[in-house]
Order: sequence, then C-alpha cells, then structure tokens
Amino acid sequence: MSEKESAALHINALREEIREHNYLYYVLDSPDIPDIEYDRLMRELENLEAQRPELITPNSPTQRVGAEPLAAFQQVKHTVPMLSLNNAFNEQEINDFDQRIKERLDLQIITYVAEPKLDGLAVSLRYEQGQLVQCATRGDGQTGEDVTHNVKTIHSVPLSLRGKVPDILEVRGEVFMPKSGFEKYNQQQIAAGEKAFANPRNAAAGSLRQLDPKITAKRPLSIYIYGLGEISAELEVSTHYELLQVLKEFGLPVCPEIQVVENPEGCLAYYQQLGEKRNALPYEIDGVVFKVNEIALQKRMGFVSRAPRWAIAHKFPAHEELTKILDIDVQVGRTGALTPVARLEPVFVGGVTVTNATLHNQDEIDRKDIRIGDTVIIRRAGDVIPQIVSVVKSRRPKKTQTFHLPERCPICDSDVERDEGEAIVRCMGGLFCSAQQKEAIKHYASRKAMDIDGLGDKLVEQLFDADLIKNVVDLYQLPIADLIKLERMGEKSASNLLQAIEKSKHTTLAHFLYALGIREVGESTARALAEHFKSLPAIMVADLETLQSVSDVGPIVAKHIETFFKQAHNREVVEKLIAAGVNWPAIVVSSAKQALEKKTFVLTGTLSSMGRDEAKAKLQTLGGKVTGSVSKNTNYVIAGSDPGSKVAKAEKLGVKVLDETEFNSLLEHPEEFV
Ligand code: D41
Repeated sequence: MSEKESAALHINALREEIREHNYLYYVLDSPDIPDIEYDRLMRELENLEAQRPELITPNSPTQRVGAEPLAAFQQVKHTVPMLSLNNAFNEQEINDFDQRIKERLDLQIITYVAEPKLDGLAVSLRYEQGQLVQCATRGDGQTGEDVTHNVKTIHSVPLSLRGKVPDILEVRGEVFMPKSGFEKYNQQQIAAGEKAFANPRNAAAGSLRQLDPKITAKRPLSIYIYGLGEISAELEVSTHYELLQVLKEFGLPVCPEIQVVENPEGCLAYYQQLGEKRNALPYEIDGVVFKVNEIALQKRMGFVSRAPRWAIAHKFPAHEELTKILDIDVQVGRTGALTPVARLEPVFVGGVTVTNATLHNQDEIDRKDIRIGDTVIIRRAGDVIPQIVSVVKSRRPKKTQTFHLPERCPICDSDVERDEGEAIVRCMGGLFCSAQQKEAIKHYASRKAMDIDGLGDKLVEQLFDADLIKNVVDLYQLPIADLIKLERMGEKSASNLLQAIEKSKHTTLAHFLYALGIREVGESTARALAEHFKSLPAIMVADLETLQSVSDVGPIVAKHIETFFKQAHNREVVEKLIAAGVNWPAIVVSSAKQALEKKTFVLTGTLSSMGRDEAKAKLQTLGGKVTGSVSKNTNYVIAGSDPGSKVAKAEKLGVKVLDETEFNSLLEHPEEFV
C-alpha cells in the first residue's frame, strides 16, 4: 500500500468515527466520549488533512465553514414543493379537522403523529449518494434560496448519511436557535450596544440569510427533520412515525417529543401536555402539528392549495401582547449598572401578569425609539424576563416623552461612567451607593450564596431602610429586640431569621466566594477558584497570572478578583465576617474525594431529604461530576420520587439507578461505590 493510500484509509476511518460520535450526540442524545476526546479526533483529522490537502473532500467534518463569502444567494427550485400548514386555533377546529378526515376516508379511528411546532425556518436538505449537496430555504414553497454554505455550519446537520440510503434523498426540517443560545446571543449584542433579535425565529432566519458562512458558524443553530421531499426509491415504511425512525437511522436528528396519538382526544391531550412543558423545553415552539400517521391515508387525502389535508398546526396562545409604557424608572444594580426599566400597564402574557420590562440601556431605547406613552409589543418566552419587541408607531399618541438616562446616579448622585466597548452606564459610587449596598446584601443572602433562609429581597430592603443593616457584617449583629419592632415581624419569625443567619455561618469556600459578589465571579467560577486554591488567603494574594491558571478565569475576571481584594474595605469586610464566625471546612483531598473523582451522575425526580442543588453540591464535594442528561458515560442516575424519562433511558443504556436510600449511603461511604 502506498503512503497516500494508507493516509487515505486513516483519514476515512477518522471521519467515520467522528460521524458516529455526531450521530450518538445529536441524534441519539447519548454521547459516548467527552468533548475533549471529540476535539482531539477533530484536531487529528485536521492535521492529517493539512499534510494531504488533496484528500480533503467537501463533506469532511473539517469543512463545515466554507472558505469564501458569497456575492448573492442563488435560487433553488424545489422538485417537490414544500407545502404549508393549515392552522387550528381552538379545540373545535381540531375536532373539525378529524371529522373531515374520518368522513373522507370512511374510518372511525385515526392515528396521528403529534409533533412540536418549532419556531424557526423551514429548509430542505438534499443528499445524493448519502452526501449533503444542497440546502435551500422554503421560500414560497416552489422556489427558495440556496443556503448550503450556512446550513453546513450547523453541527447537528449530518454532512453525510449513515447506512444504505436512496441515491437521492431530500428531507425537510426546521432550523432553529435554542433558547439558551438565543438569550446569550442577545445579551452579548445588547451589552455591546448592538441590535438584538426580536425572537428565535428571526434569529434563525437572520442567521441563515448571511452571505458569509463564518458569521452563521458563530450562531448557535440546530435542526430537527420532520418530513420528506424528493426521493429516488421508496422507503420501506407505511407510517410517518416509521419514516421518522428511518430518518434517525440515517443520522438525521428528529425531535424527541414526537408521539403517536389516537383521535382528537389524543391530539388535544398532547397539546395540553406539551403546553405545560413548553417553558421547560430548550427551544421555542409556537404550537403542535398533527399528521395522519398512515402514509397510504395521507395519499388518499391529498392537498388543497399547497397545504396537505392530512396535517394541521394547533397554535399555542401567543407569547406576545400589546401594552402601554406608563413610565420609565432607573434601577441601580449590584455592580452599579444603571438599567432603565419600563413600568407597564399590567398585561397577561405567556401565563403571567407582566408589569415591568427591562429596556437594557440607552442604545436599546434609542434604537427602538421607545417613549413614555407608547404602545409596545411585549414578549415573554420561557422563564425569561419580558422584553419589549417594538413600538407600535401607528398607536403613538400625540404627546410622548423621550427618555434619557441621568448623568448622575439617581440614588447616590455619584458620577456615572460608560465602560469602553460596552453599552452599560455604571454608578461610580461603589459601596457608597445605597442601591449597591442593598443589592450586595441581597446577593450575599441569596440561595446560591450564603443561603439565608427567609432573608429575601423584600426583607433586606426593610432591614436596610430601618437602618438595621448597612452591610453584610451587620447581619451577624442583629439585635432581636430591634427585629421584633419591624412591621409584619413577630417574635417567632424574628427568631427564625436569626437562626437562619446563624446557620449560614457554616458554609463552603465556594459559596462564600460567590457571596462576596466579585464582578464576573459566578457560581462555577467561585467553585473553580475554591478547588484550585483551596484556601481564601491564597486567593486574596494571588497575582493575575496565578489567577488565570484556573480553568474558568480569563484576564478580565482575574483583574476583577485582584481589584476586589486590593480594596482595603473589602478585605476588612472579609475579616469581620470571619471574626463573626463565618467558617467553612478546610478543603482536603480525601480518599473519598478521589473515589468519586471520575464518576458522572444525573439527578432526576424529587429527593425528600434534600434539594437538587444540595445533592449536586454534595456529589461535587466528593469529586463527582453532575450532568443533565443520561448517556453511556453516566455512572449513576439518582432517582427521587416522580423521576422522568431519565430512568428509562438509564435502564436502556444499562446505567445503574440509585434510589434515595442508596444515594444516602453513597454519600456516607463513597468508597464502596467505585
Ligand atoms: O416544526 C415545525 N415547524 C413543522 C413544520 C413540523 N413539525 N412539521 C411540518 N410539516 C409540514 C408538512 C406536513 C407540510 C410536511 C412543518 C411544515 N410542514 C412547514 N413548515 C413551514 C411550512 C410548512
């Protein structure tokens, strides 16, 4: 064998291996290697290809980001048109849909496939000989735009298919931006003073409409496949559900929420069930789609004016509503950031009544031309904070009032400054500013910090305004006699509060560090710092370089940490807290810690003896890793009461499931579980 031939074999084997890992990760949601291992395979392939550029193929896993930006989009004519969906807006219209089908087919029972209706952009992917050759948007259903260069950057889109597939296979699906990526992207944009996307659907569409694939590659997009276009040979399936299973076998990602249901009752139950789950799903959906399951029956139903008679979309109530801006206030946050907040005429949207919406910063207000008195579109998705999408200019009253952030802090009258390259304006008052003092105490007491039970934001305000606390040290010197005098505070609750404060003295270094509220030091950074340095004095004296040797810490965070501990008053607060009795166990690397070092856990269901965060923290102290989803890499699934599908998945994968009793003995004797 020539050297070139053996290089080609090696390269092919690597590509095959990477493709299989992609399949496990994106289609089966069951990765079998850690990310760093996957990255290593990719780097190895990149190196081999760099040595043998003649062996690079357009669909090699290394070729997701094509080289040059396009000049313009080409048009693509769909050989099989991309149909649209009719909508049902209420139960009656679902019953009518089902009735029409039953009458036309003369049947009493119909099985449907129920799918979430993803809020993204419909695309068609064309595979020839198992290789991805073209991706097009839906366009008007007849003709779309060629977005191959962009769709190839989406990691869940397989560049080549697995197994024996028809020579020509076109599949249809929805490209979407998961909520987490959407939130993160928008936060970055707003912080940099740039335009945010109004909703995940615009985010997906805007990202695919880029001429430069390098831009698209930076957007967190994903895809689920829900149907077929042109195909050169019939697949051996008789139902839509089987079709989806076969597409999964080919390596195409299919939404895991899809179910087979029966009759309109089944459809409506699914609609109800998914509606309850809507906020918890990692992606935005705007309804569900019901499709007749039997393909033969679909064919008998046919379609009218470009929409199939055998499918219907059942929309959820919109997460958008109209309301009016009554006023705009300025809030000063823990780090001094001045945030304009719109006070709204109360409006019911996405399941809750909304009275406030953040306006982020002055740039955002100017860009959207938001004025007091305006009617605006409010949007609330998932559990996220309500946003103002846009102003309804046609409803703008004659008299509106423009808004400008004040030149000085509205609370303490200190100077305000705008950080370079940021859109945020900050009060320079630091802990001289009472707003920042209050926020610092709220943060210190919060659940993920010192976890002072019962000391919520309202009570901090009350104690602060009554001059009982001015900083976190004061919490440990609260006289019960003064507490009892407070409004709505009886003897019992005062003593409970003092007990909770007392209890908070026993903490961990990670919690304490997080509680200090150092800028950019979140929970996980605090944990990484604690684990790395193992003692507070070591962190307090660490220089920038040493700080950056911690995995989570970059130059900016390092600077924040250093600056924090350089301030005499911060060091004084730390000393006083310790003098008041705040303490944590010394971090020692015990044999028990080593015992759980390489073990991965997944928590599901409700534990009676502790909350999920506590269980997680306990496992982490013992060196265990806690992840969200079950895979072959999971060592144990801890199942409380009412566990979800994770237990079934664990059983399928042969992963050991521990009940609460077993979990408790694991915590006591971790060495017995290795
Ligand atoms: O999730 C979706 N957005 C979705 C869209 C879905 N789950 N199924 C769909 N099925 C179809 C038919 C039945 C016509 C093949 C669709 C769409 N169409 C669709 N998306 C955009 C226009 C039509």
